[in-house]
Amino acid sequence: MARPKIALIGAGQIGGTLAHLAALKELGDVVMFDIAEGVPQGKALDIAESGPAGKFDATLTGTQDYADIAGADVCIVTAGVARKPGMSRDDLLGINLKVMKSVGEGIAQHAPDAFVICITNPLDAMVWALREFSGLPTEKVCGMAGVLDSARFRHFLATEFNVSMKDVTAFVLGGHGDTMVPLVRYSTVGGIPLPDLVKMGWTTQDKLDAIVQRTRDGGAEIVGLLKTGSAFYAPATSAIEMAESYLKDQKRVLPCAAYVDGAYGLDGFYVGVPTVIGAGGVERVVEISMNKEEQAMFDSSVKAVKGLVDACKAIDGSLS
Ligand code: A3D
Repeated sequence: MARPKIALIGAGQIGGTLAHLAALKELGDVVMFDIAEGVPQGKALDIAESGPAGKFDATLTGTQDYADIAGADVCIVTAGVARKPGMSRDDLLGINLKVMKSVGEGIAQHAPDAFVICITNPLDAMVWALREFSGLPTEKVCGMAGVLDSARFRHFLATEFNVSMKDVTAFVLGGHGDTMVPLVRYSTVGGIPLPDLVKMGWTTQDKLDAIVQRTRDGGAEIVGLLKTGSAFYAPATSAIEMAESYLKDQKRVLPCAAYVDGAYGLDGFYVGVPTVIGAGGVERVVEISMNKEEQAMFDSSVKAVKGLVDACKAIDGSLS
């Protein structure tokens, strides 16, 4: 049986890391597309040459021609520009919207059966626009943000509790931005919800609040340190987890920016929610119950995303 084909649209910091991880995990053959001539070719060759020492079999190629992504099973989109210090994710909207148009059209023409994972920021608006421009089924287009935001939350919690990250589960909902909603009630250490751990005296409410805020600011913390770009190792690893769940029909329960129609009182809208990802793409949106405070935070996050979608519509009249 032929290996799956993974197309990476954008061969920058995240694109290069995605290619390396996909190869190391032998998820399939990798095609890297980027408008920067030589960059995808150079990265593909460099990673391919690591194959003997890295002990993997995968073909890696780079291209400036969308025809080379033909028949891709998965497309992961990072094309566009990333944040620099002082910029918000929303500052990227105008530039990256144009990029989503060309990417969406390229995927529609050459890889219409692919499962598409968007990473380009501002995430929730860009995944919506990419779906509109590509015309692909909504369950086959989603955005990576929740896995990353939850991973950051889990990392900070595991460090605070001095336990394995494997035993910490966490939920982060809503848009990928300052309004994201880390759901403390649904986050656990060894199955024990965080509020119970505060009652048990394992941590304090103040420390927990600080962790929640650090999670919200997780992207900006890395931008502030790197100064020349944004995070790429953790974002790439998160998207690979989603791609693997699709390719291997693992049916993992993962938070992602999914098209929500009916659940959460939304009618046809992309926002971060828990989902099941399997061979059918986003096979299910899991609707959890929220208390008043959580619902208010979720609503304000949805409102922020709606504002960005409206801004996209104002810029490009073809989006309705
Ligand atoms: P970067 O290293 O700049 O790579 C972007 C690549 O896109 C560059 O190689 C460009 O040449 C290429 N590119 C630009 N325009 C096009 C085009 N029209 N077609 C094809 N390729 C093009 O950025 P990065 O890899 O660090 O980040 C990529 C995106 O991911 C940015 O928008 C970031 O803001 C975003 N990001 C999202 C998250 C989430 O959690 C959602 C996290 C981190 C970064």
